[in-house]
Amino acid sequence: MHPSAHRDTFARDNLPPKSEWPVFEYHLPRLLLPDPFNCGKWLLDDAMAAVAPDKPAIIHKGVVWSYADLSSATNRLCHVLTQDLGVVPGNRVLLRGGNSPMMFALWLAVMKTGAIAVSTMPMLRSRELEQIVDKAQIGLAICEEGLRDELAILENGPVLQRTVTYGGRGAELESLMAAKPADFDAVATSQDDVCLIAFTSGTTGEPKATLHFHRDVQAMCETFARHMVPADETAIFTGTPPIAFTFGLGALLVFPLYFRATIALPDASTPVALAETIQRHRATHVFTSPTAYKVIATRAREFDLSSLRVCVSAGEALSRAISDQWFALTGIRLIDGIGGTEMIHIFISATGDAIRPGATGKPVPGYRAVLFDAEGRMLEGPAVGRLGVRGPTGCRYLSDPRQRDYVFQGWNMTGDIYRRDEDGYYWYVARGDDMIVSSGYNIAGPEVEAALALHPDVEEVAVIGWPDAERGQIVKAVVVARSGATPGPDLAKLLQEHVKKTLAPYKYPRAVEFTATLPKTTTGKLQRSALRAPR
Ligand code: 3UK
Repeated sequence: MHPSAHRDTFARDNLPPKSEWPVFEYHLPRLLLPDPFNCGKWLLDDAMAAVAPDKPAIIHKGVVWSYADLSSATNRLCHVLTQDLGVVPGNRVLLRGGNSPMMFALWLAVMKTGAIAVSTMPMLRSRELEQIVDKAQIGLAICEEGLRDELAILENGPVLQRTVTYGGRGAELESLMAAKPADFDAVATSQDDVCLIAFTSGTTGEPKATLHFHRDVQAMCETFARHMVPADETAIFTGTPPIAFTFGLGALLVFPLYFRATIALPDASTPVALAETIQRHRATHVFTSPTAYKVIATRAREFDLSSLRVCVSAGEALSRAISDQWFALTGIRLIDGIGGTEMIHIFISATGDAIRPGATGKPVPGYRAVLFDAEGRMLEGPAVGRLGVRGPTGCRYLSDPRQRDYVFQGWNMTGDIYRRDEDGYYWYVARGDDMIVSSGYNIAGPEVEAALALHPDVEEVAVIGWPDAERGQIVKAVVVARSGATPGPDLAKLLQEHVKKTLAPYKYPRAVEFTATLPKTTTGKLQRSALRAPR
């Protein structure tokens, strides 16, 4: 590792021991960086030098920030952080707020000052925020005024020393910024200095904190963005994921700056607000979840989507049905990509003519993927197994014994089961925990879900294994019926018959239950674990 510029060495001191790291590979020439390297300077100052200062950088709620506006706001914030709030390189700064120009400037300012950004999901409650503050030892929080309440209670605790708000009547942060100079020389951090801590959207147990370096932010640009996302400075990026989810950080902040493009942010994180933004700002590049594409597709006639050029889906498996439906409507093939918080962004994907609808794709340039069987033997050729990946980014948990579970023989084990075909394409099967074993058969919950989702009476569905004395487990479907359909034994029977006709009959759900809503994680993923029988 290169020498650090951090004066507060907490993050570096709590990296896992080197012996527990996955293998890192930097084969692509662009991944070899000179030190010092500061990703905030690389993204923002380099973009400023390349574009016209009045070029729109971020559009949000009718307000346009030019690149010059974004740069001067960021630099003023750097002075506020270092002078007024005493931030030194290596300090953690909690950021709490929705995607907005101010939130993006704050993230960039934390980068430029050599501090460490801990972005958090707006919907988190004090209990979850407390875990984050304790785990990452965070002394300073910067918070959108309307979201202050859930943080307030922590301010009397031993760790969090100060909270500053923005975007409200108090305009606390804005008034601190007003008198500050509009330029700031970025701190000369090392490429190996931690610049962000991303908490996993884990469905169970204590959240895991993943550490990422300045070079990792550059790596997601030079791998996935460069090779899979055709874009240039005329692009207008939009999407729903918050920057606390690294999918959103890349999609809506880091990649647009990398391409010197423009960001148009929806007013809210919903599919309809997204569709409105696409129409209003003639967005060209959109990043969201499979579910959001599905929702927009069913209401596509209401919106003008003709400006779209590139659409990326990630976070959950994209079914062939949604991919085909989107293609029929827009003429655009969705770019699917599997990413993870531990890997910072997407590592298997496909673009353009290389897309095979239904498959996730192949390893993104810079990454390699392998499959292991249950005994830990590496599989060759076409096979189904546990996915392992390595490349320029990888898992480093902040002091966490689970580091040893995530890394196997130097490979990052994402927890997913994948099938590799004869051409080397990777097809998603299930998360390891979502495999159902019934009478000795292995059944992938998501495959049964995809089949049920094709039925016109099904709005949403989760498929889980349910304990059964005779079969070990049975396949159980928890269904949200489409409005107009009548949930009950008759519909259950219909759905069972439908699956038997669509898939091998042994996969049909022996139990069908109806519900009004399904549990979701903070990143919008179906939370199957919450539906399973308590053990
Ligand atoms: C699942 C997918 C099938 C898979 C993420 C893009 O989702 C992201 O990170 P998380 O840590 O979750 C990782 C897990 O989510 N998954 C994600 N994408 C896909 N499954 N097809 C996909 N396309 O189980 C994976 O292990 O929340 C996604 C970029 C950055 C991210 N952090």
